[in-house]
Amino acid sequence: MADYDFRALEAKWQKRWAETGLYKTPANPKKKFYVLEMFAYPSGDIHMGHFRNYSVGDVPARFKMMQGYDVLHPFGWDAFGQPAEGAAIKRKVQPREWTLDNIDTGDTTLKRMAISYDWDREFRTCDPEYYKWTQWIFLQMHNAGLAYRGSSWVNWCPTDQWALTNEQSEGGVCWRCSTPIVMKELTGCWFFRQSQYAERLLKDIDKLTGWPETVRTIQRNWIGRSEGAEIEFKVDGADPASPSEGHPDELERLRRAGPIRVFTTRPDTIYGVTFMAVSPESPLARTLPTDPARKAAVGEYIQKALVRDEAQREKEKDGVFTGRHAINPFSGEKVQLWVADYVLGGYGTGVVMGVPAHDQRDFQFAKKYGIPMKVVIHPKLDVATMTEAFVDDGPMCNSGPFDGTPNQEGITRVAEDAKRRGIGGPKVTYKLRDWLISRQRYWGCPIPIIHCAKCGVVPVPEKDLPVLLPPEIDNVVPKGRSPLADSPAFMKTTCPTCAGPAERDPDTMDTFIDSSWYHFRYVDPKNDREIWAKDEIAKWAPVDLYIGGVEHARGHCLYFRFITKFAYDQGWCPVDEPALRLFNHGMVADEHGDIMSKRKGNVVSPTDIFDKYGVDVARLAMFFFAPSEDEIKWSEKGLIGAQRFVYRVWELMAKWTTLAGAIRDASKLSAPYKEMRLKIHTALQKATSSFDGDLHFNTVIAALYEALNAFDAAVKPGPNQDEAGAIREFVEILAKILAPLAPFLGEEFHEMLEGTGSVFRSGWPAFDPSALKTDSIEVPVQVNGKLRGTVTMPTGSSDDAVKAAALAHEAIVRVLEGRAPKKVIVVKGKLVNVVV
Ligand code: ANZ
Ligand code: ZN
Repeated sequence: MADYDFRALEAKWQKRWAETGLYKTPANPKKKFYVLEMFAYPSGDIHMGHFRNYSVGDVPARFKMMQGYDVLHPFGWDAFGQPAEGAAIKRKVQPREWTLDNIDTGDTTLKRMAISYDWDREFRTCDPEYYKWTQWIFLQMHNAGLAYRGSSWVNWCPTDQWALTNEQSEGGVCWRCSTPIVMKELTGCWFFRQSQYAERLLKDIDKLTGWPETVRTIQRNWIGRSEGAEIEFKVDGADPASPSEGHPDELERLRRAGPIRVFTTRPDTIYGVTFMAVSPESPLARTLPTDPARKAAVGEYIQKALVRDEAQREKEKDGVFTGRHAINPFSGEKVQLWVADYVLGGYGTGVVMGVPAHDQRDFQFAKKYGIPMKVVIHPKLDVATMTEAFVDDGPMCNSGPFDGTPNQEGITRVAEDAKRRGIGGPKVTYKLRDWLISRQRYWGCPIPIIHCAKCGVVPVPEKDLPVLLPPEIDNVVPKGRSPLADSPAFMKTTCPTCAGPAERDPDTMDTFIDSSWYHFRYVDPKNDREIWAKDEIAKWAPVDLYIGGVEHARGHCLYFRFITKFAYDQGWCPVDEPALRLFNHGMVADEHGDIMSKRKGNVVSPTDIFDKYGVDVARLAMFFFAPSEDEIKWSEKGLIGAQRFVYRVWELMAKWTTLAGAIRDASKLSAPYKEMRLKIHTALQKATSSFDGDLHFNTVIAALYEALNAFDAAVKPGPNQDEAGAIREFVEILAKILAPLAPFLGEEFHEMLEGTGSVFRSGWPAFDPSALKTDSIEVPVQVNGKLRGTVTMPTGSSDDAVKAAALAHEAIVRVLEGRAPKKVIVVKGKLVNVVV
């Protein structure tokens, strides 16, 4: 038997797998299992985080194969996105070239990692064959009235003339040139009407019983359902129908709507309104002030307020008076109209009715600006002595006809009254906003829209898809608009309706759209006639197990639910949720507990580790560090430990796999052999439940260690026939358990055992319940609370017998040094404590 040579093993089995097409997806699954790990962004080579994510998914994939399931386990690349542009700027290469190079490198490493992917199904979101269907989804959204054009406030760098994400404008300055950012309203942006799905996205969280509770809570909060009322307030004095400035659509709405609408969860406090506050984003903020000095002050305030992030805005809570007033439709009182940054633009109507006596934020704001307060809940309260808002329940007061009504009842009564009078009514509001999908960038999927001077906005006909992204571009830096706008070859087109000259939409889509539907493209990745064939999706949907980082809990994991529901509504998809089970793997940290990252310079490269230790050792080390959902601290020590484990198993197998035998009567085995059977069947039981269950592979490896110890304790040269049978059983089970964890070893051991074909097609053993029954138990013995030894006793032994055995134990005798114990406590079956 040769020594353990991982290089030879890896080469041998990689070749065999390729030849036999082991990981090809079965065409007609009978028992399907679809396991998917979140696909990768090609930002360089594969790092430890990827290695962990994909290895964790690989275990259930292989395990299910062994159990006879037909497994779909695919991989692809999330290939569009900004880092490619950043690299292009820095290194003067084309984003496409940089991306494809990185994918090549990544593919090589991934293939070496031996993840059981069906590589025939690999795709990249930047390929026209893929993004054709991303564009097609846009068109379907548009047809369904769920894609619309609007305007949006963005972080803007006046120097670079581009829009920045929050991450790129950290600290309020542009990441590239450090110019302080300003807020700019971009018009002509496309949105997906995600808010229309808010209620279903919320309700169906109940169905996601296979998702971590943390993620379900994050999504519930993100969707943020609030029940309350909308109430209309008329603006006093000036005619709101003649504002002169602002976005035309908004002005038109204002003109039509007339009064200001607010959303409130507390309509019962309507008589306590002493001011109103408009968000700086709201078009009202600019249109309300009529006095020129006020107008200037408000304009200045808006610019200042908008560059603060939400947390800052909540904290600072300042504002500016518009000089205008509104009329409370219930009390008839005139109240001041303010612009205030604690009012958020995207929530409710972007306007708050200020009730300082009963809302803490309003209280702080009113105190700061000397705005009056009025108590309307609980008549005994006195505004002069209040130090904070009274937010509890109580009878209504100072509220006209509602006086004395318990406020909870008042909530519905006031809302109903508003409805009856035609000035609002009950209303449910969600925090979830519509999805702004336009990006003023080059490296993304072009929006399939044509702008015609005569016909307006015209969708590209389906037969003309894909709208190709030019593979190269002169300058990827956007100057005030998408760089594509400067490419006449791309922009110039003809109108599909009137055949006149027209222009394309220069924007590309948010990359989260690319990844919002990729999970089902794998069922039919080469289809060029439709997004996927109905019978293919019927075979595989939904994903049975989805594995990825928790950082995607409210972004991607919500988007792909939304698009799946849309696909379901459109009849292309038989399920309305994408994944039955979601598993969030933990992060990879260095020895000191710092998360590995390029920026910190503490990354270890998987390929270096494969070179030195081999893939199987690297996997075992990673699995043994911690349960899959916990953070792991990567260490060389762990690798050495895993290597020692592999050597030990290798030696054992080399010696014993050739021994033939079968157990005739297990009850005749000696105690150590029974113990050995118990341990290997315990490991098998753990593996069976955790390989597609809790994914706590560390406990399986720990159980294998115990089994190996029991093996060494039991097995002596020259085993009799029953013992030979037990040894054979042991090595066979050991090979099976190892296979999903360390696939090369699994295959090699299977072969040593003269198994035919691949271990992954060889079935999964059932554990023997009788082997799990023990006729002895181990009882730990403590002296003064400190563990000193264990005694092995027949099950059902009396307390006296256990006590006697404990006191006779060699180690205990030594510790007692002849002293008589003061007391001996026996906890039945669990523990003996000797007190001296
Ligand atoms: C008056 C009032 C009186 C309110 C009171 C609360 C207590 P949730 O529960 O999060 O939905 N609000 C409405 N739109 C807002 C916006 N765009 N930005 C910031 N705050 C906004 O909160 C709803 C409450 O938050 C609403 O009810 C409104 O203040 C405020 F005793 O109206 B309330
Ligand atoms: Zn036209």
